[in-house]
Amino acid sequence: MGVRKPEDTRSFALCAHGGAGKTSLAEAMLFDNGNITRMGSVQNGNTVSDFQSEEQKRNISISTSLLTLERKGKTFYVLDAPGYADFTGEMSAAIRVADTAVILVSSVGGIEVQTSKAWEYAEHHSAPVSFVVSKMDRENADFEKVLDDIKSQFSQNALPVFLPIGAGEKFTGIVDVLRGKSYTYKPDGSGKFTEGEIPADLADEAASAREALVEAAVEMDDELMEKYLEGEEVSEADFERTLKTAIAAKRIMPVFALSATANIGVPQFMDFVADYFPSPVDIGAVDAGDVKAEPKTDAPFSALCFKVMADAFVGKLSFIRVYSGTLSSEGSSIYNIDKGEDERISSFKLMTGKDGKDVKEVIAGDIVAIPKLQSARVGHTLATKGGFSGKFPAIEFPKPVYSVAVIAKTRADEDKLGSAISRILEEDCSLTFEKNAETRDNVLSGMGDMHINIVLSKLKERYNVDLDTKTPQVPYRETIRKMSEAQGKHKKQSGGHGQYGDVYIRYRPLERGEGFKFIDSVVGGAVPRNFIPAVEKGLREYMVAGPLAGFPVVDFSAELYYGSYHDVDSSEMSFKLATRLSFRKGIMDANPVLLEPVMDVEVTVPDQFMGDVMGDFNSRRGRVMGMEAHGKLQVVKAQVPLSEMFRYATDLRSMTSGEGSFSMEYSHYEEVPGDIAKKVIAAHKKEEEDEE
Ligand SMILES: Nc1nc2c(ncn2[C@@H]2O[C@H](COP(=O)(O)OP(=O)(O)OP(=O)(O)O)[C@@H](O)[C@H]2O)c(=O)[nH]1
Ligand SMILES: [Mg+2]
Repeated sequence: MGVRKPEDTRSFALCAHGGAGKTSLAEAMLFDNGNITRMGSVQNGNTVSDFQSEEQKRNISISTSLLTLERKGKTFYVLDAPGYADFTGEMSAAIRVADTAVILVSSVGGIEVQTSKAWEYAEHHSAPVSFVVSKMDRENADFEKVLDDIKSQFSQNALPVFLPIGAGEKFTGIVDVLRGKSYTYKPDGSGKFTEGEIPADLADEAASAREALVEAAVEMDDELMEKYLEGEEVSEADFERTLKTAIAAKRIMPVFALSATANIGVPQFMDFVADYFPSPVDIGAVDAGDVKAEPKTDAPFSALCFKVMADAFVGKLSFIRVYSGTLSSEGSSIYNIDKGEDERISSFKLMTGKDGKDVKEVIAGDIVAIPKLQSARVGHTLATKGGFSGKFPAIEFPKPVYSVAVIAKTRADEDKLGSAISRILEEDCSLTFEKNAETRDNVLSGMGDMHINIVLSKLKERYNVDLDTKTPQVPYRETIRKMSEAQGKHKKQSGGHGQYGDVYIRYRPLERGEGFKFIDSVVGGAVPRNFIPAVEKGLREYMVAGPLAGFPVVDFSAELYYGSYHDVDSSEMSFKLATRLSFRKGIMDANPVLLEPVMDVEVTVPDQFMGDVMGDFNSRRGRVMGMEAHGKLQVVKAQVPLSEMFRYATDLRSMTSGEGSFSMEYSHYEEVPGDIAKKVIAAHKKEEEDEE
């Protein structure tokens, strides 16, 4: 590769709503650049990007793929992110580590929910943006409309650099506004084109598009701007230089028109990337706590791990974005700042789909994979020992919103489950797996049923672990609503040593969230000191399964205020048994109720679905807490019992044709309404009986 410089690197994330054509564009780039000799298709499951069997089965991307290619002396790192809503964490991480976000918008579908998400993430990460209006060969393709929508919904800085020649079946090529040329393609998908003059009917449009670019670009240089305003001609060199700065500064967001599968406009897109997309040097230093990572080869080495892949064929790969310095793989080790561990490394791999090509050295700006690194997890900062001391901010992933309880089909499945899941968890940061201490369910939580189904089939295919699923048990609790007093007396005199314990306990409700308090107010030794701890211990044991329906009892105090004992027959055990009698009676006398977890839910939907979403909350016993408009979207905040939310991810999607999204978080426990409580209690009584 010769001596490489960070200036020669172009990294960009392809991001969009599901199915906008990211993977197809990536494939066309590889083909047109000569990296592959046949162009695969998503339908046939033979693209370079979608190499996982789960992707090929479903014809969608489910995790970000990295493709590396050389173009015009520049190294491209293309991150092909999935667009389906369940995987937005992958999209966010890809935008975080790439220098530019390339947002695809289908010329037919226009701006969709995940398009807006991509835009939000790019804003959040301050990433320069460009837009690709894709699928120009499709019937009803409308470049102008999509461009207008991009301008009005995202930014007026979106300016076309390509104009389509024709649309739909008649889409034959593009006008490159910058070069003032047209590129007409053979209709056979070969990507072969001829350069020519701008067609007469597009000349005016092309001229004004160019003027708009010049006008925005010169703003980056005061002196040039002055000259321009005085009517002086801007030189080609000045224009190109300021254009580059304007793109890095988001003053210009170039808009392209192309078709990936018809293979029209892709080579010119790549040339534009090589010439004008920002390099790591244009992006500048990156914050890592108090330290800055400078995009220079002689700075201390620093990198961020943004993806871990545990593929059966390739083994384990940790994907890193290098932010500063140089590191050679020869006799070298890498220091994991988050873990404080130093690990030897054997090679770096330039990745293209599942294939890696060894490189000996990486420099600032590179995006590569390291094989067999044990300690690195997504979000970890990697450096060399005694070198770079900063720590990059964590990579944010959305919180899981969809849960199922999993049950191993056989003993063998159960034995393998733990290690298989932990490997999948390393790869997938939007997934959690927890044993609920109260309900004893093994709960697998992710972003939706698609996500969970993919995890289940990965478990089966890769690790041969078969699981059944069911709706998770709600971790109900019990509490009391009034004060009660209950004596518990345990007395047995059946020959030999007798048993005697006698306690009087007062039960009082506490505030929600206060838990349990034990109060000892025994006077005059009615219960001897040495037996009092046994009473408290007994209470703590029995409260795990309450008398109402077997759920933990919370938010109450128990005051031991009186009792009696027997010199010979009293023991810790007899006092514990006496306590149990008092507890069961006392709680049942104190007007016990069932509590259920209530979630804070935040739903984002387009205006027209508001009515449906609110009505649906009613039927889920939800309480709407507020509403806010965000452009054409409405954000509804509500509190809804967890028991009503298990299928919400799928229900919301079908209610809003995929345009709604939501997040939720545990808020607090609340009383279950009487009629529903009755059903829950009856169901649990039945379950207990069945178990006996
Ligand atoms: N007509 C036409 N179809 C296209 C074009 N690009 C993609 N498609 C089709 O659109 C569908 C989705 O394309 P993908 O490339 O998988 O889209 P994606 O954005 O990668 O999708 P996800 O990764 O699942 O979000 C496939 O059936 C493609 O064949 C295009 O330029 N023209
Ligand atoms: Mg894809």
